[in-house]
Amino acid sequence: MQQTEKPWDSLWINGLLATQEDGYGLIKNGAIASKDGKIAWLGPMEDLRDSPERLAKTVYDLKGHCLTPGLIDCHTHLVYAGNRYYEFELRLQGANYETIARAGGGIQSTVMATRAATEESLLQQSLARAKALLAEGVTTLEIKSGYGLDLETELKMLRVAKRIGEVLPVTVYLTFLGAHALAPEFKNKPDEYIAAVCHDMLPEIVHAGLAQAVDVFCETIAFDLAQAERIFKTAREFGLAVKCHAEQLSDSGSARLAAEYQALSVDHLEYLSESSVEALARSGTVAVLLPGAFYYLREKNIPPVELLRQHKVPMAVATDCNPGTSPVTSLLLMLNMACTLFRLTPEEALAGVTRHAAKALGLDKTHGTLTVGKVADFAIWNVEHPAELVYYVGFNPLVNVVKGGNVCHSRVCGNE
Ligand code: DI6
Ligand code: FE
Repeated sequence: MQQTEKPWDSLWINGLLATQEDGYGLIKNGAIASKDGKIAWLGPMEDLRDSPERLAKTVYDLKGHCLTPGLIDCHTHLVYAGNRYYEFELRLQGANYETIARAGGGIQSTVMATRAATEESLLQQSLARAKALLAEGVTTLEIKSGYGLDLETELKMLRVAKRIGEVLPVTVYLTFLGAHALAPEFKNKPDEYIAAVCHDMLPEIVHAGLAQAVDVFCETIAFDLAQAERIFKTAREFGLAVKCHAEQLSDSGSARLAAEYQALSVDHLEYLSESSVEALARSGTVAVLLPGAFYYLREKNIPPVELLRQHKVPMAVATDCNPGTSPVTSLLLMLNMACTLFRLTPEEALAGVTRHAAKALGLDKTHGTLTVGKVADFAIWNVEHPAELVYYVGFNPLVNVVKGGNVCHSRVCGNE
């Protein structure tokens, strides 16, 4: 007897689906199907038109667990060598981030370590951090360069970032952040460095296919508005998306400028003004909030969350994983901090690591919600409600991850 072809590859049944399409988008006692790595169907169990075994080659019982889109960490600097524990100690003794940066510590010391590291060592050090993020349900990860500040090392960092996406079940989004800090070779010549970033580095990086976006650190201790604008112009000429580290330590107007260049996101924003919030609303730019850096620097100003809310600017939440101001590899902790420190609601925080994080990477057509046709990237949690993901500190309820329709690691944390 001829076996009729089953319509779906895999089907997950008996779960609480948090589609994230509109708020949590809960579907109680739901099921979700994948075909060729994409979401083929989802809905309440009673709407399944046949028995699960007849509909899919493989059927997984969620046993009431909660299934969300795979989490997206849309702002990290996780490829770097060495670490900066000594700087943490200095800061506790009273030194601030600017003083350390001006004294040649800070970013510059990570630049030296990253230049000196072999590509293999850089990969191993960075993989450990990526694995920590994945263990909490991350399936898409943005990684910035910016600790090379010369072509060779920037390329090395971006190759390592790309490699992470090849050896782990994660989609890696590559961002070139050559304008992170002034390269030591260009001391007192920031304009010449920016020219090198635009004319020598960026074309090579584009040629190597190693960047989807370009970012710039616009700040009194980094680059000014005119320099940022040269970077944005060049990025647009090369057809790359624009991002900006904006208003982290002061209000420079960089978020407004980035909005004029249709930036995908502006990130940090502790000193964002109301007129800049309006500009973001007009350009559809995502505001990425980074509570890890805020906490670590013991910053006092919180981003203008109420204004962002009023103007309907989408808010994302990310780790900013970096060795200086946010040595953080827990996106779940950032969910909690976004609520306790910045007063987001749990629903907003969760949108910030799913739907809005996808938009911050220009991936909102394919990622970030449970929607038919989008990539079948899921995280499965032993929680009764998605707000529980935001509520815990230091407890990981992840049961399993599905990447492109494939189950990645069963009972990764023993939470089944
Ligand atoms: N803002 C940050 O918080 C990180 N980079 C940036 O532009 C800090 C990077 C570092 O201190 O290593
Ligand atoms: Fe950053």
